Amino acid sequence: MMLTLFAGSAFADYALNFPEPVAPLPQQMYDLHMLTTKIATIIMIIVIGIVAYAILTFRKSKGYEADQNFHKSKFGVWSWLLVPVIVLGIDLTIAGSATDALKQVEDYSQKADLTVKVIGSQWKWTYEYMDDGIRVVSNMLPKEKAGDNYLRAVDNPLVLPTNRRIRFLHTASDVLHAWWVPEIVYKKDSIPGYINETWTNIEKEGTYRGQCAEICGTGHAFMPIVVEAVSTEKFETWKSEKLMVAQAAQAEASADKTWTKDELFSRGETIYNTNCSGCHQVNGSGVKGVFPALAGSKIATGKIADHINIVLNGKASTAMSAWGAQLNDLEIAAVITYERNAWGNDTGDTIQPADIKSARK
Ligand code: HEC
Ligand SMILES: [Cu+2]
Repeated sequence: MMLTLFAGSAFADYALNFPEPVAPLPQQMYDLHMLTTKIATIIMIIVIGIVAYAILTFRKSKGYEADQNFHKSKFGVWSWLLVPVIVLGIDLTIAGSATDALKQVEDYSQKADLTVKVIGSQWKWTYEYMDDGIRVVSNMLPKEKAGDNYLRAVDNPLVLPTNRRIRFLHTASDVLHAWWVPEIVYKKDSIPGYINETWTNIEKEGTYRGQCAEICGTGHAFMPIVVEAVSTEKFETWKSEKLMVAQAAQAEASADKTWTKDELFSRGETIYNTNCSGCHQVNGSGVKGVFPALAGSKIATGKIADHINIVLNGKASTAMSAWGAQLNDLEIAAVITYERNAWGNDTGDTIQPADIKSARK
């Protein structure tokens, strides 16, 4: 047990304090934390000092006799007033700065330069750039690829521009999650069927890491967050590249091309391992009692229409979500072809994008 604790040193940079924020509002919160910590430390030192002094000075063994008139002295009388006034003063000092920060947290009046919808799901994050129609699915990198950043690294980070007001819309597709990157933004819950809002303005380029901050199931520890903050120019370049790739993929998917089984199978494998293996496992074995095995499954080896239906539309009130809105026709055809031919599911079936297109209607 102790060994595993110490072996974990690669997982986190142990530090005495919170990471220093790179955005104004989180900075203000950080400063508040420092202010309260300082005040608390000073009070602690004063109180411990008085207690220690009292213990050492007013001892019975020294023949000390309690002062019966202390409360009648000038100090004794005024301290009743003085102490509460000082306490109130401290409280108001903290509350004053805290109110300003809270007001900014709830300030939705300013126009954002960029809006990103952040969707939590078991167990990954999806980012939708609302103004550009870009969608990024962010999965944790396996140990082999992540190296020292295991549990803190993802395949596709959220790329954001610096010095722009960014609005985050938080929601979830299954259970509660919370998107938390302390250096750039404060924390609000991601709630299914509900939108929460936060905002930031990142002042420094860099890579910022965070994690899900709301227990969301057995994979809770496996949905890290990586934000890549870049200059506006770099962001625009990234955006246009991303759009080009997305458009090319869309054009490819909607072309009435007939694909070979091998082409679909190998594409399907990647799509499966990115989107489905988190639950159904890489080897298709599922997790007993929670996620059905697809190897030998009735649906994955039975009627094609049923298979297409569950992948396109999901299954209500289960963890199986509707992939129709998230994957294009080619991707769905590929992943179904893969499932019907992998892990000994030797159906020999090939599903074409056109089949998915007609199933959508
Ligand atoms: C969050 C977990 C999760 C993810 C991710 C997921 N599924 Fe599922 N899937 C389920 C659950 C749970 C069921 C069982 C639903 C039910 O109760 O019938 C299921 C059922 C299925 C079935 C029917 C299996 C059977 O025999 O009943 C197929 C096929 C399937 N999923 C394919 C996929 C594909 C393809 C993907 C990726 C694009 C995917 N799933 C991603 C949780 C998941
Ligand atoms: Cu989560």
